[in-house]
Amino acid sequence: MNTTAVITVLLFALIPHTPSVSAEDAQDASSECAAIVSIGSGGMSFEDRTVEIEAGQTVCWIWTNETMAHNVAQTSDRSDTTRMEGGVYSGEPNTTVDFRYTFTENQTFYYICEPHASVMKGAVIVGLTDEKLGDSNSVPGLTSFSVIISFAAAAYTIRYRESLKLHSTGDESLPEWKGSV
Ligand SMILES: [Cu+2]
Repeated sequence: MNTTAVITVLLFALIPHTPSVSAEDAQDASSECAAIVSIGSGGMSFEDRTVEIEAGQTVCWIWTNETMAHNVAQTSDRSDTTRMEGGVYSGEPNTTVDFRYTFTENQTFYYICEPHASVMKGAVIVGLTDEKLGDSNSVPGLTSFSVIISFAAAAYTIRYRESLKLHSTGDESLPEWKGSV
């Protein structure tokens, strides 16, 4: 942060804020919500369809006086268009909604707007899931490859030490190289 930015932030903090309900709500949302999902300008989509957060963070679905009523309903899969029984649910569709949910575990969370399930879908990626990494096989593959290399290196070292023992004169307490220097 440069000096100008720091001063700007300090000035902003020092300026007394006029209390009004909407301003308080907005401020509350900006501090509590790691991501805010609203309705797209066409009124039939979620603005920011895929959001990425970390575990422990909150996603807020907020819209006000929309033309049509919408809601948020968890689905079991990306292609699913029906609400998951017992899943995360904002309630009946409404033209004004403020629904907040805190995700505690790494996961990819899929949801729909029930009345418009065929077109209104979204996802929340919590933490480093396969979805975020893209090819889920590449990383575990690399990991096991490096494990194999480590084992091979360890096995080679053990064999090398064994061969030193075999070539020693019998007194294993004395390293072989001592005699030749
Ligand atoms: Cu909708």
